[in-house]
Amino acid sequence: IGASGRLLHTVIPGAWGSGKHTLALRITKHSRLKKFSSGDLIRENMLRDTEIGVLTKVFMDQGKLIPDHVMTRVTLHELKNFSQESWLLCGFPRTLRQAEALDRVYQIHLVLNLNVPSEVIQQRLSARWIHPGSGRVYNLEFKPPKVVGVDDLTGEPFVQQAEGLRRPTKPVLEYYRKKGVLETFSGTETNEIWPCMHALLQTKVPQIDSKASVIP
Ligand code: G5P
Repeated sequence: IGASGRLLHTVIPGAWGSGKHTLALRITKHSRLKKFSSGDLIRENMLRDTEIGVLTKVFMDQGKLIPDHVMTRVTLHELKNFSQESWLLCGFPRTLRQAEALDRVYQIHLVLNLNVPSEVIQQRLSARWIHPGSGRVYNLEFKPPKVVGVDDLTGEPFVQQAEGLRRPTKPVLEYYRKKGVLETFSGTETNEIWPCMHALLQTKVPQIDSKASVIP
């Protein structure tokens, strides 16, 4: 329930590597929003070898975005079980078609847009490698694999994906700007963005601890 007593539907579209998952975790630590991640939904399906998992693996392996109709189906199906909760959707929508499909079912009250410069994202992710088959992520500095260059569980090689594919399209941001729900946070560090985001959320969502500091 939002600060005004109604359900609150929030999204973080977020470019690849912009810090959306890191911020989403902080948000849910401080507020009563149920978090969903479109990437996690796909990874869970891949791990369970579902029809969706098999279908999306092809796209993940090629470093491509999942087709709109598939991503929308998976996401809306998951949200259906939480119609009486306030939620935070991380990584969705990334295209105008996804935004429109979401809008047909739910009113979106708040869109948290992360404006992180491309060069910062590229630098941040240069040490990051992904096992395309499972979506497992390694970081050569913080979370290295046991054997350089291959996935711990399967021994398969990693890929590094192109950042350009991963930005939410401008039409998505424009769509939400016109609806008056877009809030943009600019910065080069998650710790720089978080205090502003936290301050805004305090006006929209009841906090778990109203004295919660802006320290993550
Ligand atoms: P996901 O799971 O949504 P991506 O690929 O969009 O994943 P990613 O790379 O996980 O996004 P993020 O969530 O934006 O990035 O950022 P993060 O994980 O919090 O931080 C990135 C890295 O930077 C981490 O190592 C973190 O520790 C570090 N970091 C964070 N903040 C800072 C900082 O301030 N300083 C520094 N130095 N480092 C920092 O999607 C996975 C895939 O599923 C498909 C796509 O194929 C996607 O690639 N998919 C969709 N396809 C179509 N439509 C959709 N809506 C889709 N959603 C998912």
